[in-house]
Amino acid sequence: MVVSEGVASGTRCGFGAGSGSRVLEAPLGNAWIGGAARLAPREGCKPEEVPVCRGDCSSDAEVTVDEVVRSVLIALGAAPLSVCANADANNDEQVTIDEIVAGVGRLLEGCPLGSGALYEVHACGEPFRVLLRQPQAIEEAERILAGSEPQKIVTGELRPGNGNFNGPWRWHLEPCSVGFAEAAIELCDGCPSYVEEHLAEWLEVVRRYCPWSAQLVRRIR
Ligand SMILES: [Ca+2]
Ligand SMILES: [Ca+2]
Repeated sequence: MVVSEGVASGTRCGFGAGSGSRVLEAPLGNAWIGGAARLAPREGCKPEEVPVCRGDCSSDAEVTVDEVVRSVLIALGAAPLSVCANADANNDEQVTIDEIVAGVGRLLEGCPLGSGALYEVHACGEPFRVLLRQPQAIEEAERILAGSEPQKIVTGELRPGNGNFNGPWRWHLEPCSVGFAEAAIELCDGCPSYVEEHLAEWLEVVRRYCPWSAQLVRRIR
């Protein structure tokens, strides 16, 4: 179903015809109209913080061998703490053996995410990560990756900081708000690097991200 009323003239919109199409929000001048079409956090999805993953230098919820090596170099005094601040669990500005071991554990077992599933998305050829907590959204993501549904616009509410899963970007999408749409207003379309460069405006004015070129690439966890 497509809901399109209230779209101001001069604002381009893409519209899909398949079932499940949604227009997220309609702008009127500079204001937003939420209303029935808005994909608000659904009942039963509790926002929960993703904890810092020890040894995950890039804050993308994945510890790589390269990152473990960085932790070792810090412990040996061969690299500054800044190359992997997340390796220092007790904030004493040193990386000790037990902290390296914790990072190796995350390398083997993965980072704690709470409920949900982590996916890699590309927009304008630039990767970012979304954490999906809504079971319906996860099912839709799996159908897209399996090829039984076409790629769609990934959309969600912008939040400051990497959320401990979308580093190195300084923003993330609120996991309970993330979903898929076949159409969205142009205002929330853009490249990840454009959001990063104009972060204050995106967080305070636009508040939602809906890259039209989004391609769901893989499930990370
Ligand atoms: Ca990482
Ligand atoms: Ca430490």
